[in-house]
Amino acid sequence: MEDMEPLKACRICKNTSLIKYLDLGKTPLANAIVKKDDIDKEEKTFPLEVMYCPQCHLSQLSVIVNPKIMFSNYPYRSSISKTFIEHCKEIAEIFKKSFDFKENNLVIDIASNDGCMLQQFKEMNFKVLGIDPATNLADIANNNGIETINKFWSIPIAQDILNTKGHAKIITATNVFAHVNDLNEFVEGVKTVLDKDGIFMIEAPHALQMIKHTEFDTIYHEHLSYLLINPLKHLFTEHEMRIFRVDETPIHGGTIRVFVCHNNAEHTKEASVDKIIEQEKNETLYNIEGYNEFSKRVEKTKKDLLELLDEIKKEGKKVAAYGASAKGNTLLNYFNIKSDNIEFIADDTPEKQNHFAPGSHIPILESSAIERENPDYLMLLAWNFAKELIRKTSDFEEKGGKYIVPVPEVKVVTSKDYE
Ligand code: JHZ
Repeated sequence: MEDMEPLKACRICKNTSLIKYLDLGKTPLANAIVKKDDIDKEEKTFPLEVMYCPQCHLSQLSVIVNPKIMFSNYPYRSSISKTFIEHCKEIAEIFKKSFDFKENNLVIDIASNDGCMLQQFKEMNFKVLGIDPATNLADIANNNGIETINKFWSIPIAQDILNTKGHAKIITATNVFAHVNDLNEFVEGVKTVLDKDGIFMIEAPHALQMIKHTEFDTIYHEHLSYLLINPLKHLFTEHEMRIFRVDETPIHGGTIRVFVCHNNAEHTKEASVDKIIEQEKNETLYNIEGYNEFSKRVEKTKKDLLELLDEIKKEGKKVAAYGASAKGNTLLNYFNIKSDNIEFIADDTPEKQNHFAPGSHIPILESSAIERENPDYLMLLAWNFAKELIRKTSDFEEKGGKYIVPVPEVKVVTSKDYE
């Protein structure tokens, strides 16, 4: 693939009549952190437009950026957030307690990042294996004793694992399914190596929450699809697999945890599957109207935030941000916010520190900069971890600092709002 190719038809149902409902302009890739030496070089930008499929209701980007460009070296580290580590522990506990899995059963985590999820399974004595295309992350995981194959998930990889380690009882894929162009290959790979009564579990941001709470910043080039249960049901049916349970969890602004098995596996279908499909229907997500309303709300967020930043600037006050998240870069670039409005972004990820945010070129600094630079406001670009970030910056608040959250609507908040 060249750097980018256009989407020709719906990724799931192959419908070619897709309807565009949001255009966030041409932006650089959300995790393409800029090094100091490259600051004067022109950044590559790609169109960021979302299309709706009226047939299966999948939202998807109009272009596919070459995954090798986005994922071969990846600055996002899952285990930076304590909230996410706790979340992974909860998942491992579900598998241990709700299903009849034994110690030593093989667990595969696809897009295993720095091994954050598998660490939890390992502590419960499961056999674990990670797969991740990012060399920097696979190295971290391997060095920490989590065996990780440094490749993209594919049918040949699944076949290799089957030959060398046998079937997997559990396959997890958190925050990767929305990133995959060829979902048929991905699912066939899973089917190849999943035990006959094994469970494949996906977690991905739920498009229902994204639309309902105006989480437009979930949209960036890595996220090719914005998932609902209805299109997923369609996809798995094609592969003789079925969804038997769906949980909703608040992580990342509202995520669906989807449990999938082979058609003839013993897992009984739970009421949650049809309940969530019903909710999706009731939120008018099976009709373009709901999406057009969402796009209008995005414009309101833009207007409100730019007005607020303007007012703060007129008062001579300083704003910094916390969380150089991918979503934050969508917001900064679409709203055209630069360092004259936000002086720096604090982030605890070593891979991001002392570099610059893509597009906006706002400096990314370690979080001790908050105390040193003493801003009046901190905009939480990782608003999905607001509670954790506010807890970490209690000194800033004690000195009179205030927080801005941009989603679901622009608001100035304090720790009291998150008690
Ligand atoms: P965060 C990620 O997107 C990556 P991002 C990925 N593309 C995906 O699919 C979604 O999640 C769902 C920093 N931070 O998690 C770390 C601190 O510094 O909202 C991150 O840079 N200290 C796979 O990037 C950023 O904030 C902290 O204490 O939009 C958070 O990024 C915490 C809690 C976070 O996701």
